[in-house]
Amino acid sequence: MNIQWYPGHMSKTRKIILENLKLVDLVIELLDARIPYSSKNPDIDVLAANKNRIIVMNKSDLADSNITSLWIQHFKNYGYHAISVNSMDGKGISQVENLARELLKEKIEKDKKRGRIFRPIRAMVVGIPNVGKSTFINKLVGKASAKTGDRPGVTKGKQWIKIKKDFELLDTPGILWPKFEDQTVGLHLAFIGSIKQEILDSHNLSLELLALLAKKFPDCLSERYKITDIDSKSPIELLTEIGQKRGYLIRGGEVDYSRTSLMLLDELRSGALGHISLESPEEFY
Ligand SMILES: Nc1nc2c(ncn2[C@@H]2O[C@H](COP(=O)(O)OP(=O)(O)OP(=O)(O)O)[C@@H](O)[C@H]2O)c(=O)[nH]1
Ligand SMILES: [Mg+2]
Repeated sequence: MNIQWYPGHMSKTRKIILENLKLVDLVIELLDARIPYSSKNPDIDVLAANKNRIIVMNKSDLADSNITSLWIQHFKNYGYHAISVNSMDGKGISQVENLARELLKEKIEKDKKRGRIFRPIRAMVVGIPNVGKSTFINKLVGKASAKTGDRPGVTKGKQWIKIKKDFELLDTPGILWPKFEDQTVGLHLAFIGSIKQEILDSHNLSLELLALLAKKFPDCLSERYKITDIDSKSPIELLTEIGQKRGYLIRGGEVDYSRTSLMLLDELRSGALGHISLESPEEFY
């Protein structure tokens, strides 16, 4: 499958990010803890090269915590600050705020000494579509200030949100980059729901997912769908069996493949299949 998604609103957002970078002290880059490699936008490394940055591994509740720890160590080895977060229950959120204040301490002190008028800390939150930027911000503020949703492309424009008297965050729409050189990246982004569903062929996508799960996470499949002999079955055989087990049938008793495919993708995305980290650092670096 060749997946690419870089609509006009993303290049517009890229410009907005570039323009607003000069206004912020810090960039908070959200990655999806299940796919830290594929969810890391190479454009951000270029745009935010000279800024303080915190990497937030969001949706850590859906990932394998041992693998998330390896990623955090990996980013630390490269000199980044990385924190694992669950924006649903708030785990790790206060650590991000504390670290931001710590990183900017010198600057805040300097401003005070120079007798500058009070200016709040400003941070920009960036990341791929659907990674949880708006949810993360809402958790920091303690109320629903930014619109969220379980599909990519919910936030349409930039929005400043005051989280404390002395701390403001800029929410931005999710962006990808013009070309995925490696098709695994496109696939992984599609699996977790960061590519618009309408441009995807969910049947083929679910077959790709089954091939991957059968190879790397057969236990998740056998536990969830009670399938045996997974390694001897092809992706389409697995999909058929899952559809039959669920009773997702159309007239004539044939499997409803489109419903089964969407259910499988949904179950991966919601965590029903288990804590699945699709990427480990040693595979990529
Ligand atoms: N399980 C889990 N779900 C999360 C977490 N953070 C966000 N979500 C869910 O992920 C979906 C996307 O969240 P948003 O905050 O709208 O994502 P966004 O990055 O702002 O998306 P765009 O504005 O479309 O780029 C929503 O269904 C959230 O409930 C998390 O830490 N864990
Ligand atoms: Mg948003």
